[in-house]
Amino acid sequence: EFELIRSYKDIKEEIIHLEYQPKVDAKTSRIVGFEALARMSSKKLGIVSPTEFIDIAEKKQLILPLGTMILEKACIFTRRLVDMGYKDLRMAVNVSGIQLLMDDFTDTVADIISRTGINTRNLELEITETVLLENYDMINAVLQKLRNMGIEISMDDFGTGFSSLASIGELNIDIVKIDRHFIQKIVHGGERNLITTDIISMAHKLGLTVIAEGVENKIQKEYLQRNGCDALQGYYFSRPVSEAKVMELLKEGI
Ligand code: G
Ligand code: G
Ligand code: NA
Ligand code: MN
Repeated sequence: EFELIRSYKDIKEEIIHLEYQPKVDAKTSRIVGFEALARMSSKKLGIVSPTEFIDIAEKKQLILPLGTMILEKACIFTRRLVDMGYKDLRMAVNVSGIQLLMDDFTDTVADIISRTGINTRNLELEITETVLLENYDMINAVLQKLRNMGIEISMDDFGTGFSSLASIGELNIDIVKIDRHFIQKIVHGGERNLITTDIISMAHKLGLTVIAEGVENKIQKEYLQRNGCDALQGYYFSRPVSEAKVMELLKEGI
């Protein structure tokens, strides 16, 4: 599998592209932004899942050029959408801990933003809890630098890692993304929904925005709406889609 991505040349040969999954306002179901998701299609292996190739890229230090390329592609596309009139649209890009720990990460981000001509408020960065397991203080400091630039930070897959509800207050983040495993447990009325309700109310007390990921049906959607979740993402609204399809979705207004 380590033969998958041999060099930066493979990355440059455009075997990696981005798809975009809408995030909608929980109250209105209108699109407020997208999450950029990397996709790899290899001639030899067909479609390779991002979990697999991101992991390999991290081990081979290719995540730096790859991460920069992904961020740049997402910002270029965002600029196109802003130019079409979607000025407040927010593009969320996943970043790896290895990227965050590079001395020049904030400069790289600032450079891409200025070259693509988007506003910092058009960009959101998604990090995972595992990123914070090591180098907690350093990463938390980088997150604050990014926030000072006007970029919002979201904690992805919340609830699966080490962060407790009590400790998110110390983190320099703006948004909590409730992991889809909790959303899957939302079934008619049951008590099993309680964790999600607790996450939402605690996050709100801390002044954080809450988004649910992996929303797949109407029961989940309505439950999350009733319980004050701010934004929703999942197959119920749309799968991750191509740039062309993004434009269609925006025109339809979902
Ligand atoms: O899109 P999918 O569910 O297959 O993504 C699987 C995992 O890969 C998710 O955890 C997602 O966050 C991660 N991922 C997708 N695109 C990127 C990316 O551009 N950078 C990083 N670091 N992770 C990504
Ligand atoms: O780890 P991360 O949260 O970044 O993973 C995002 C992944 O979740 C993407 O690969 C995307 O394809 C997947 N995904 C998005 N919406 C849904 C959904 O409604 N259900 C499930 N099972 N997966 C989803
Ligand atoms: Na993510
Ligand atoms: Mn997630």
